[in-house]
Amino acid sequence: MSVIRIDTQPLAGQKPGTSGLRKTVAEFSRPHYLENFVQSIFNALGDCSGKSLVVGGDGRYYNRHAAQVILRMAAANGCSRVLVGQGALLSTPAASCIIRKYGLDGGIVLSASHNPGGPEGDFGIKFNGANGGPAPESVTAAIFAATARIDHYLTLDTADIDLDQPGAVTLGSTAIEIIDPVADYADLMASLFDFPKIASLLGHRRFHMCFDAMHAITGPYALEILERRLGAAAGTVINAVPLEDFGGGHPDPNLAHAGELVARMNGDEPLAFGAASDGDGDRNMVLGSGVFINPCDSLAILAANASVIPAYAAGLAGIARSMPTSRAADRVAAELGIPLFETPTGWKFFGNLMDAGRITLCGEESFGTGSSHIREKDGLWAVLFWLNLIAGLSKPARTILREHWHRYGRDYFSRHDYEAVAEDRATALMDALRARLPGLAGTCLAGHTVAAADDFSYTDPVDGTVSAGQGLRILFEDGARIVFRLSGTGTAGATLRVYYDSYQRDPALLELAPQRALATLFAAADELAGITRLLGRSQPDVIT
Ligand code: VG1
Ligand code: CO
Repeated sequence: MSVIRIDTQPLAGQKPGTSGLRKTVAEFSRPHYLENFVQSIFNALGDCSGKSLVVGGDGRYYNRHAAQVILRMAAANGCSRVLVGQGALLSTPAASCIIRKYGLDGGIVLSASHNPGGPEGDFGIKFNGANGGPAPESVTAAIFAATARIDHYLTLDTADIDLDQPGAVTLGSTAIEIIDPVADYADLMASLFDFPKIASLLGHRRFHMCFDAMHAITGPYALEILERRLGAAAGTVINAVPLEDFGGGHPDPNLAHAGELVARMNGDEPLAFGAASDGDGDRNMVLGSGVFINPCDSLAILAANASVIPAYAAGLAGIARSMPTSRAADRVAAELGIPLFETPTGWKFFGNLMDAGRITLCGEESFGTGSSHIREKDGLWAVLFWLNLIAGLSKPARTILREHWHRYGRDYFSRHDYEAVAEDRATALMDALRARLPGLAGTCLAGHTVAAADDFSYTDPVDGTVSAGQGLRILFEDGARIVFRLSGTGTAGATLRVYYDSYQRDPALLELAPQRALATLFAAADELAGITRLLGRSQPDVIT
């Protein structure tokens, strides 16, 4: 078995986005495309000899092939040890857990997260560092720079190894360990939450719940944790088998895509609690009976009640949320007397704050919630947190939600996505709006007067890195807010995301439908940015 050197040349379009490099399978299948990017990761890391990595992914089409390619290249580049999930499977949070638990130098996670899979779908690669978290912008920039310089990559002239048998094999001089993808993560969850208490809740004859794994990676994790370790009834986890095309579905846990779960929640025998996760297991949607719990509210509620959970009983250091996420968590942080950090969209911005001990909990409106137990957002963790709260407070999820609104007021929130828009049109809309920001204060739009408007820029309080151009914010005098930004995870055209939130304290107005409560802001956004006029779209494609 020998190392071989393959000549190549830079390929366009290898700039990582919000969460790694995400492209269509067709793009990844182009000659050298995958190899160029993987070698660029190794080149950006510098000397790889003696380094240890974890490799695994969400099981989508191309996952197995990519894992084999990466293992050969890791060996050829001198890595000494590579842990790989059996079947090349690993959820994103499990990969983060394993990097931290075994003190590895990093990991390569194969996933396009909530994007559809299959030969016609998307694929992706993320690199995580030694803290278990997504590479910060300095590292993704170095990887991108390496893709522009590459002239060869290294691999081995060997056949694929059997990734379905747990155990150890040697590839060149690299030790490959094929590990149970679930066990370490399940053990970590058991160390954070009161499993006996959750088990007694799940064993209660009147508590029925459903977890929809959407044929993505969390199936095996949810089966082990919810059904095997916590004793939930068989069948609690639905769509539990990871499929290469997610059963033709869209592994995005929201009301639009988790249709089977929503139907069960509202069926003849309504359930007390429902949850779903995304392609790679880092997102969560939680539902109480008759209520959808917005992720912004979920973060605030977890923070407000964290003392119920064993791992967080000693208190929280601080909370962080992405800028477009509603300010519900800010109200809890203020009451707890702890700092609140507002970061750009994307989990990579939370890592420094957690490493420095400045925050314990963090979240994003895009169904992402997490804590410093790992360095990724964590879908099942959020579900277990909710179950532990329901058990610990002896209250149903919907009561916890309503009591929270009555205590803190409600931050109505909605995100409107305009997908697959022509890139030039989306850019023109954003450019025109950006140019108008300095003169907007004092303008009245659909009854809301603009107090301030800016293009969000973040200075990392730990290392001083500045990330500019992170979304256009319009703040109104009445406390409402609209944010415009372009997605960094799509693979077809551009996606415009428009985020709306407004604050309500009046107890009589806490239970409106969000689309109704925010309706005048939708009109304000259209008047301001000309969404209908410039994009030719009168309705968003997805509303969450
Ligand atoms: C989206 C979300 C963002 C999230 C990112 C990755 O990014 O808005 O909050 O961190 O996806 O999530 P964008 O740039 O498309 O808005 V995951 O679960 O897809 O890795
Ligand atoms: Co994800």
